[in-house]
Formats: sequence, structure tokens, C-alpha cells
Amino acid sequence: MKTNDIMARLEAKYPGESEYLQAVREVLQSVEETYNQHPEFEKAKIIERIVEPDRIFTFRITWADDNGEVHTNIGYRVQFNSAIGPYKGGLRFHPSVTPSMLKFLGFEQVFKNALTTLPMGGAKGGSDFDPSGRSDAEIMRFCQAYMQELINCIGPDQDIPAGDVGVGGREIGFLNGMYRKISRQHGTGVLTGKGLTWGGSLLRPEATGFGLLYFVENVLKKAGKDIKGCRVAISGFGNVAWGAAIKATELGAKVVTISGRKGMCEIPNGIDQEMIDYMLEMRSSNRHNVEDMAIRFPDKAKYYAGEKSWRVACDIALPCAFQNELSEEDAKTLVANGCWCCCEGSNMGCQPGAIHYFQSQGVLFGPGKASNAGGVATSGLEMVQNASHISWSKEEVDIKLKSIMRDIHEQCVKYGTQPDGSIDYVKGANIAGFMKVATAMIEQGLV
Ligand code: 2IT
Repeated sequence: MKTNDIMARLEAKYPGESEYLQAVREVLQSVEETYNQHPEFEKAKIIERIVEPDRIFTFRITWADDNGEVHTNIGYRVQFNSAIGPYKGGLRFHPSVTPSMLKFLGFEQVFKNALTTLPMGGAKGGSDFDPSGRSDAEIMRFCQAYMQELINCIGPDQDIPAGDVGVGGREIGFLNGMYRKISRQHGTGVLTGKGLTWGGSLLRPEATGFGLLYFVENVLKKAGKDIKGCRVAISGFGNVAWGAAIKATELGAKVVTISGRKGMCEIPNGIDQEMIDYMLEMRSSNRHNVEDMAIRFPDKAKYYAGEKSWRVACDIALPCAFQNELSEEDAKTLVANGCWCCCEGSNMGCQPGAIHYFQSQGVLFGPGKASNAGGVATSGLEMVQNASHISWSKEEVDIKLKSIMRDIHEQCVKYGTQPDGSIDYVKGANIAGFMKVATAMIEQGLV
């Protein structure tokens, strides 16, 4: 297998699918050497098979806004690979959603889910619907219309969606309501991220951010460092950023930034509980404006329009917003200002140039498929609770999440330790995830 040959074929076949091609290239570069040591992989044409989704569903969604005006959006579900378990992965509602974006996210999800140690295949879905500025009633009608089509693609042993950007607990509630109405089944087990009174798991909302910080703790421990007293720059103010801010603060670090689509807030003395709670209000207001934090707490936060979190001096950078949000230029600014660790809370948050720069400077870098896997891992734990009709305490879930993140870190170390003793977490995560899925595909024959 030669990465460049395969990429040339994919580029010709899928021109313009830049996020998908970027994600595939990164994985192929990482696994090329290991792959070529396994003739059975080449014989079964694993690479050619693993880069293609099993199937993609596309559907029209028509709904009416509060003024009665009719809108049409496109909905998708990309079922990427089910070799190790039923399809599992989030739904993203964002105006920039395209098949390329969901193919990249589905592809990443395959390897991320493999790393969690739980039996889950990879999928992703969503719509180009823009929730910002919409009323709760409009969001409900959109979710209901979306589920009228999605229901044909999913099932508790088939495909179990959850949230992602633009889809949180409120949306999962509306989606589950319509699933229950049409199927005449409760739906426990067909979606994760559910409410606590109808089958949700304690700690699922916090899990991506908590898991990210548990991963950071493992990385730091291995490098002989401590998170206490570290300045942490976070981007985003959604679910992942919120969980990360809680746990970083609890561990004695100081969260000095959050950000939104249009600018960032600097918080020189570190975020506090009141501000963390306000992040939840910012999300539920449907305004999607991070400036609200500086308006609400003028003495504690300052808003910079058009700026990113990466201009502020910090020890640890945690991109928690969107793919490709951290460029090579940003990486250079961060390192010049003293940053020595970056772990992705978002999927593919760093551009390839940023990753290479970080690694060339000895910055400890954790790729999203390892460092943000705590979210989907806890979705897996929600599925276990649903299947056995029980619910675990917060402490029980937390212990399991911690142990999964430790395990993911160990897999990265196993496959990513370099001859000079340093750890390439990108390589480690990609090879560990790939080996598991490839082995499962071979053992199940040509399907
Ligand atoms: O990117 C992700 O891992 C998620 N959006 C969570 C997926 C899930 O099924 O919990």
C-alpha cells in the first residue's frame, strides 16, 4: 500500500471532498508501515474497503417556521463501518454540513470507537439546518421532520445516533419523542445522550470534556508534568468546552479563554463556577454568541471580536469547537507564547500544518480520536445501562470513563512510542484503531 497512490485515486474520485480526504490521508500515513507488514491486509484489500462508507442515506426535510414560511433542508446518515459493532456516532446540525464533512466525521468515528474498547462501529449524520436564532418550537418541528426519515435507518442493534455540534439534550429529546410516536416503542437504546428521566446516563453531558481532561492527565503524567496551576486556553462554548472547563478548573488549572464563531473571551483570572453555569444558558438561548459572557461578567471577561483563543499565553490548548479551527499560524503563536501541550476536544480541530509544527517543537499533541473519545465511550456505557435496564451512579460512570481514557492512552503508547522514546499519539491512535477494525473485517470475510 502506498498512501500517495491511494490518495491520488480518492482525490480523482471525490474531488472537493477536502475534509474527508484530509482525514483519510492522516490515517493512511500513520498506518502505511504497519499495514505493509501484514500481507493478509493487502490480500483482503482492507484499505480500499475501509476508506469507503458502507452506505450513505440522503433525505429531504421540509418544515415550517413560526411565521408559516416553508423551509427545505437536506438530512444525512453516513453508516461507515460496522465490523466491530452496530453503527454509532453523532448528529450535526450546522449550515456547513456536507457529505464530505459527514464522511470525514464517520471515518474518524470508526477508529475512535475502536479505541474506546467497546463494541461500536462508526457513523455520523446530520443536516445543513442552522439552529442559531431559531425558537424552541422551530427546533422541535425540525427534529420531528428529521426523525420521520432517520427512523428508517436506525435501531438499537443497528445504528444508534447521539448529539454533536448543534444537537444536545433538547434535540435528542425531540428526536426520541418522534421515534417513540412512529415506532410505538419507547426507543430506550436507539439514541444516546437522553434525558435522565427516560434512559439517559449520568455524566453523559460532561463526558467528552471530562474524558479530554482525563486524557490530558495521562499525557502529562507520562511526561512527568502536573496540570495544577496550568493556564488552559479553550475554544468553543458548547458541550465539550463546558465539560472541559469544569474538569480543568476542578483539577486546579486556570481556564483563560472560551470562544465562539465570531470572537473570543479572555478570562485572565480563570473561569469560575458562575461563569461555567452561564455557558449552559448561552447555549440554550439559541443566540450562539460568546460575547454574551463578557456582557454578563464585564469585570471578569473581555471580548475580542474576530479573534481566536490561540492568541493568549497558555500552557495547554484545548480546541473544542470545530474541525480545522487551529492553523499552523495559530500553532506558531501558541508555541511562541509558551504552550507545550495541545489535545483536541473537537474532531480534527488542528490543521495538518499545525500538528506537524506542534510535533516538530516537542509539544505533547493528542488527536481527537483518542482525546475526545470519552463522549462516545460514555454513550457506549449508556447503551450498556439501557440494555440491562439499570442505571449506574455518577461515581460508577466516572470510574469507568477514567479507566477507558487510561486504556486509550495506553494503546497510543503501545503503538506510538518512537525509537527516541517520545510518543507519537497521532500514529499510536491511528494504528491501534486500525488494527482492531482491520482484524475484525478479515475474520468476517468479504462482506
Ligand atoms: O464526535 C463524537 O464522538 C460524538 N459526537 C459523540 C458520538 C456519540 O455517539 O456519542
